[in-house]
Amino acid sequence: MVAKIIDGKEVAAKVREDCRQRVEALGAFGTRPGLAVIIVGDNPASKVYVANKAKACSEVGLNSKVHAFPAETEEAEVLRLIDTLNHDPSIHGILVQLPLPPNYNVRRILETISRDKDVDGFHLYNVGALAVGSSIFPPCTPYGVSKILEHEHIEVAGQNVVVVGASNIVGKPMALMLMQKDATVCICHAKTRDLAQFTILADILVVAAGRPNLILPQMVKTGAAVIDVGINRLPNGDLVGDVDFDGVSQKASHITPVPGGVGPMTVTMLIENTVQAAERFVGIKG
Ligand code: BQF
Repeated sequence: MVAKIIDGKEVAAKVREDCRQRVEALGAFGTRPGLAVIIVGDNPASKVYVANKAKACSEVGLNSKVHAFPAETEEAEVLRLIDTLNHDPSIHGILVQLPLPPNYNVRRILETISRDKDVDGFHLYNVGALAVGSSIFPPCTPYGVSKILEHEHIEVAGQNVVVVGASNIVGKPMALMLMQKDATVCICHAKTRDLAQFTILADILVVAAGRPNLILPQMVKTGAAVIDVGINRLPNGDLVGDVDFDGVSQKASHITPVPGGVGPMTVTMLIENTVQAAERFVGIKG
């Protein structure tokens, strides 16, 4: 079997076009969605991600403002800015780029963001809402994976889904979201013994482990849909996922490439969440 390679940029373009129309409709209310992005320090990957987000905002017609702080900045200063942004009616979404400097209390920062502006969906209130199945701002990466499955008409209900990686940002919320759609979900992680005995059962395999070539063809069921969330920079500079792409694409029904698979969807769902926040602000949608 030769897999269909899912073009994440194409799916992202469709979602962005929908967002663009909703931004236009918001114009009638005198509102333009606004996103504030806070970045502390000079992690090169984080800078690229923040630039990607700002570019996507301007393409879809959102206002974005990047607040960049040096690594030495006191946490209290960032908390004060979040408080100001919480009260700013031109800002509908607030995002703090992770990782933060090691001395920061990440939970305290995330809990300070107004739950109505928490477009990353990391506030405990939004984590809880997702867990009970009434998600308000779904976390962007799992939300993007869900959109990809929907766009490709990949059935979720009743399917075996194996999620490799149990992070708070990807693996755990991904599992909750797919459980909500009636999949049978299994989460594997770094301490899982004999990973292959689980992955081989997957009709849908979502991999977010951060290890190149973790998933080899013999670990994948013929005809499975394989979603690669990993982003790894090899010593030679190449960007690769967690899946042996060439091998697994001979066995899967669908596969996402890296780059150009899940990544563009992550950024796009941030835009979607910000548009949603602005719609709630003017009172057009629950
Ligand atoms: C692509 C992220 C790990 C840790 C923190 C497009 C992005 C990446 C790849 C991007 C990511 C990953 C983001 C591609 C945002 C996704 O073409 O393949 C876009 O900008 N991302 C982030 O903000 O924080 C991270 C990964």
